[in-house]
Amino acid sequence: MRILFLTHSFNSLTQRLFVELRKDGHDVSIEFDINDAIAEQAVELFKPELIIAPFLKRAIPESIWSKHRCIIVHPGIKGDRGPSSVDWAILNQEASWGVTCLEANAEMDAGDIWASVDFSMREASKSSLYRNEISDAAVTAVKQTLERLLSGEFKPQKLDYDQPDILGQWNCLMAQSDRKIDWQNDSTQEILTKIRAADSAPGVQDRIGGQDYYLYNAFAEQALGQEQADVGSILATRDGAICLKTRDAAVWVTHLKRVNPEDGEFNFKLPATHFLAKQLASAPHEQRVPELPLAPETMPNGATWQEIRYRQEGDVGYLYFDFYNGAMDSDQCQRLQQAVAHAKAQPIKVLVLMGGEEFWSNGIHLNQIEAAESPAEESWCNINAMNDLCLEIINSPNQLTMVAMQGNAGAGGVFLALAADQVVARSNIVLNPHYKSMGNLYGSEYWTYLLPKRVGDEQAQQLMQNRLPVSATEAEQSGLIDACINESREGFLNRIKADATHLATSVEYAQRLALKNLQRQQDELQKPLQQYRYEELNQMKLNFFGFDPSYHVARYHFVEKLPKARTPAYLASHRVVNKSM
Ligand code: COA
Ligand code: THG
Repeated sequence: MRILFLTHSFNSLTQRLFVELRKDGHDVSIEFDINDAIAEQAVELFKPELIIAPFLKRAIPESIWSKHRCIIVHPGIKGDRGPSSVDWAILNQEASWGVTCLEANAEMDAGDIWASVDFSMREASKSSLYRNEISDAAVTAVKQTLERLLSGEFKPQKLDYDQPDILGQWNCLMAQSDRKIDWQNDSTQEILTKIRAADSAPGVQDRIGGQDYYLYNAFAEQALGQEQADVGSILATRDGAICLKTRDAAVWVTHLKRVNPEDGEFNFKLPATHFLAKQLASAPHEQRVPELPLAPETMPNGATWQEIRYRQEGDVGYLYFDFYNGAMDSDQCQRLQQAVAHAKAQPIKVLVLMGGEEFWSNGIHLNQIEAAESPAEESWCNINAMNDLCLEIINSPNQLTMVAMQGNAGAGGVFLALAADQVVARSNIVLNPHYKSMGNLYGSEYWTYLLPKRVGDEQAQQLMQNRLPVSATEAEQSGLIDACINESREGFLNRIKADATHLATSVEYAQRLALKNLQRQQDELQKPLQQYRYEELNQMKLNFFGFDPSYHVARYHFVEKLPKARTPAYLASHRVVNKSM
């Protein structure tokens, strides 16, 4: 079927539906929702048999929905309507929730229902639910809708609140007043729920150190809550995060964004201490807030936030790194590299790099770079730190290395994974193995060595040029990764542990390790890793320090989330004049 996606952005859900529908043979083109006239033009050009809105904030105009069937993918149960569905579901602590495919008409979310799929809720942020349960349910609901449409026999259900299966209702836009934390009365659990319901956007507004911020990415802390301090005050810092006293314990908040930033202040998320460091440092000595680092191998006493964790079970070491949004700044890369080096020095046979629960990795930290005094210098520093990390993984002569991708990965994050000997992914994730959409960035992370080795020169070029997401299953088929596992989160973790243990104890272990080292030696003789790095970085120097500012402009647009002015041709196939070019 010719399907046009009309969407606010090419976010994770839109990407997931895109790869899934293309896999089923549909011809999918994408148009960003810029204004009605441009949407009308896209419809005119593509002549879709169906329009799907996977993530749309504005109304589809009557000029479109009256002539073409438009299916809204709504993140709510049957009958639920409005712009803050998932926020309300989290705040109201719904035990289960759903995704509904409904037809667009003049009344928002009130059209006929084609399919609805429910799922169990999990204690997680809105965007985590969005990338997992909601995306999975949306794929099922959209596929069901397509089947029902094609069958020609299915009658969609009218929105009739008298029907027993229509349990939702209209929910208005959630306001900051609905989200407000009451530090005196809210428990740690309630505070976590409020922050999760607003993460990744808009965040919960609160006042810290006399300034207004939005709060993101919160975790419970048990050990520090005992201290005598005012609720809401900062007890400690760790790796850029702040720990705030609650009435019954404490919470770590890793990221903040300024509310109504003044001139010269940044309007995007940064580690909390970016905003508060000066203030914290100026406190009198006896009132200094302590920095409490936690080494990856430390087993904490009770709940806390530990960004990098190393755990060992028998012959296998597991390294977890949960970086917010999968973005890795220079310091995080260096800390992770040290953790890899530490793990390699242990008596283990297999090292499994677990990444984060939410993302595997999205490469260099574009927000931190944007906020740096010299973004070009910081880009350089960050990519070198990424490269050092990749090198640490590639050069592991005493272990077999495995990557377990639990979440999406993009750009340098994908190539970081390829540094390992074996790459396994959960089958519902989406990979973006390319850099070009970030202002023609060339990329490094030894991709010119790692990628062609896995998929061949021609496909490596195609992946880089096409700039499209690929599903884990496609990635497995093309050899980009070794395997994907179609399991729940827990099922995936169990399989990884079983596979890693099996690998460490298998009779082939010694032979595989020897073979890997031999291959590495041969590769090194043919062309040293240092040479790949040098060539890649020469291109990156042009991106960072050269005359063409495309990368700096694209990064600015990305971190500031500026409205899109047009849909790039690699997504809007209907806008490509000569498709053979
Ligand atoms: N450096 C820095 N940041 C990076 C990065 C990098 N290398 N790579 C990715 N990121 C960030 C993105 O900027 C994005 O940041 P954000 O958390 O500030 O949005 C984040 O990683 C994840 O990106 P993406 O995967 O595209 O978003 P998502 O699909 O996970 O989230 C929503 C989707 C809908 C949950 C989220 O956009 C949201 O909460 N929106 C508000 C709700 C809304 O508008 N609803 C519409 C009503 S119909
Ligand atoms: N019919 C048509 N177009 C649609 C929908 C539809 N476009 C997408 C939409 N469904 C998705 N659902 C909603 C429901 C309500 C609102 C937005 C999207 C909403 N928006 C507020 C407004 O427009 O004033 C602003 C909310 C905000 O700022 O996020 O109420 O069924 N034709």
